[in-house]
Amino acid sequence: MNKFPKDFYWGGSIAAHQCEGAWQEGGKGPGMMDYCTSGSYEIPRRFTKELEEGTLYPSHKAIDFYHRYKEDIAMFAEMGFTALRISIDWSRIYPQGDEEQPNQEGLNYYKDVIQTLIDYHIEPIVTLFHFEMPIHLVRKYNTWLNRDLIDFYLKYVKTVVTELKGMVKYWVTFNEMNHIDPQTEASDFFVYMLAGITNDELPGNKRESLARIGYNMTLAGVKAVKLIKEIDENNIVGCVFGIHPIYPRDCNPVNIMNAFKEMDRDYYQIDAMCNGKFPTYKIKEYEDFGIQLEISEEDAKAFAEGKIDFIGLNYYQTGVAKTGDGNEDDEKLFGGVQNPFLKQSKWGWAIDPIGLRYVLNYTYRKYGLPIMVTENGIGAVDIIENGQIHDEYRIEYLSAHFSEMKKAVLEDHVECFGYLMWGPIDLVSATTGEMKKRYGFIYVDKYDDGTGDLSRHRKDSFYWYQNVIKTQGEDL
Ligand code: BGP
Repeated sequence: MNKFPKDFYWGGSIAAHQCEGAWQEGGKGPGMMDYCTSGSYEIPRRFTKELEEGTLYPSHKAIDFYHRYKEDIAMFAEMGFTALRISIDWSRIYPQGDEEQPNQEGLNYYKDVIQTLIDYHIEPIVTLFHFEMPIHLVRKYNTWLNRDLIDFYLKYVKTVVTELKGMVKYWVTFNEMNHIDPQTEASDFFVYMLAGITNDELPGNKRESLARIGYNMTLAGVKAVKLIKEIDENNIVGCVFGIHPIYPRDCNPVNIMNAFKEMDRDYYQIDAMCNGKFPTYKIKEYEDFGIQLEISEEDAKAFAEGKIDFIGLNYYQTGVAKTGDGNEDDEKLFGGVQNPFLKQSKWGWAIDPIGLRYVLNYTYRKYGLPIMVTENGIGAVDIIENGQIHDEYRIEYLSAHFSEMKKAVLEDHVECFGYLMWGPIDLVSATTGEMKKRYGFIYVDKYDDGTGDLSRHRKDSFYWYQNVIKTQGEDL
């Protein structure tokens, strides 16, 4: 048998700030990403304190999913999707974050999006935080450095989960907050997307601030698990982690150890959410840096009671660990060096299908929890000619990844219960703010200068994925 199980979920993942637009409609307040400019591979995105005249902020209009979701979901259904991961924009529900009453218009909007999915028999997988926090919580309360944020987050979670009770079963507490760590270079960019301040603005001891942000968010995550299950015991709650396996440069034991250490940093929050306690090794590591994190009895109880049910895995690439020998001019955005055995995307991300099989096995054997691939895909430049897009490079990428995922499921017996391709419709890139970096099966007529008529077009990969789903992954 060469097929994925019948109940394996096939679909895609999108995030509110990258697709919705309508940033000032429906009672929405300004969110962190509404202050993030466009950028490119060469020019980093900027986070401005105020909105600058004449500067493009891609989240403001994005691909206008807010007004076109019915058309877009109909196309996902045409491909045969059985699941779609969306995110709820916190700033649509509590525009400032600290109000008493939620914005009913925002709740109604998501109710309708989800009802549309249900009507097409598409399972909604709902992420509660995908970089969309009200900016007011950053400015007035000092973001996740302040433990009050945990209560604001829980109030928002309670409102949303109660409103959508019976409609949504799969919940995701946070997207990729595991990149926050005092030692990861990725923190530089991710600290803004997760906490709304740049690395330079972190107060006092920067390492301590990062540790505190990571800790408070992890605590908020486990508290949310308990809350979501109290609202409905049928709810299944997970968290999504961005995992970037790190290979050693060679078999020198020193390099093996370096690689292990680097890769391990992506896992401390999964440890905290699966093992029922914030890892002691992390607390001690912080102490080595002079950082004291007190874990109160109440916090310890929250970790014990808030274990997740499944792991969401975002996988794009693997990296090679630095050796620390100073011979590393080829450093990449997320640290590490280029792997000479792998090709890279135009944005320098190593293409490694076997890495997917590896990370599925590694993570499953570490925790024994069901895993869903919640993001994977390739950002590429697509050319549209006479309404057609021949994206054989995307098909090649996905086909190779599906073959390896199939081995993980059928040969290695990893309990992987679904695959959600990142950006099934072209949307704004999170790290660069570009439209040019396209992931979709559906092309959107929108360009980096903000022009485009927003019309949607089926790429060749659209029909290919449709057939993959129809044949349960037999025809790749
Ligand atoms: C992940 C984020 C997504 C998405 C993806 C691809 O880290 O969860 O939001 O954007 O990366 O990255 P990019 O859009 O920069 O190509």
